Amino acid sequence: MKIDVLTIFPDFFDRVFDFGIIRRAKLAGIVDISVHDLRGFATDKHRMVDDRPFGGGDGMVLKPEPIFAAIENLIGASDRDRYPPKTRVALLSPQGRPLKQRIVREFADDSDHIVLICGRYEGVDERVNEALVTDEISIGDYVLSGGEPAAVVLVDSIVRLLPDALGSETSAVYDSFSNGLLDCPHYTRPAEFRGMKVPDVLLNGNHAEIEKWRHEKALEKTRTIRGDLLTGENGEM
Ligand code: 9D3
Repeated sequence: MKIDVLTIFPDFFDRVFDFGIIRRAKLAGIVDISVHDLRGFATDKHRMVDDRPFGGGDGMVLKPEPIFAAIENLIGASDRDRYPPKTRVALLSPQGRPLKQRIVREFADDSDHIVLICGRYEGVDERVNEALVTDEISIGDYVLSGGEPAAVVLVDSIVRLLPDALGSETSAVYDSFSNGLLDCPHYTRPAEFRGMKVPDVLLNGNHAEIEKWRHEKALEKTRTIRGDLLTGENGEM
């Protein structure tokens, strides 16, 4: 899979993809990630990437020209109906669909090439949305200063799902347990720490009983912290 990130702050990504699963996936040739400075696609002599909003108002808007030039250069088309198959252009913006594991899975399972556009300022010229963007995505209901942290979140969540990105032991087991519940509590040695004891059930070696306890704790945790995941009113992971 090829992932291109378009940003006005390329240095932001200097080392963020160089650790853990993403680093391993890059070294194994499972994913190829490039970060591009949007300014490098600006055509005017001042390398302008933003301008004042038509109709007035505060803040600046990302201009269409550099983004169209970048997409043309990276994909070979500047019309989403003419992209090669399995090509996605995602705009990270507060107006996007809230990211869910189902969306991450769609990206991981069904993309050869993903271009991420990091929004900034008050927004991005709407013609980018109309002609280029296949998916507009938000990572949640809080205000970021730009799309860059959201792009990192999206890349991380996608890459760990790519075939062979996780270590052989973890992969299958791990994701078969994404059962829509929060995880149960975990403990390791020592069995007593500063007077705090590990629950007896985890120490007695009865694996049926341990599994039952874990499921009960997961349900209880989910009910208190994320009741929406149980009723399906908003939830899903
Ligand atoms: C004044 C209206 N604001 C929209 C809610 C303006 C605004 C806030 C934050 C415009 C851009 C931004 C920068 N945020 C992102 O680009 C962003 C984001 C976010 O703020 N929250 C959750 N997900 C995302 S993805 C990109």
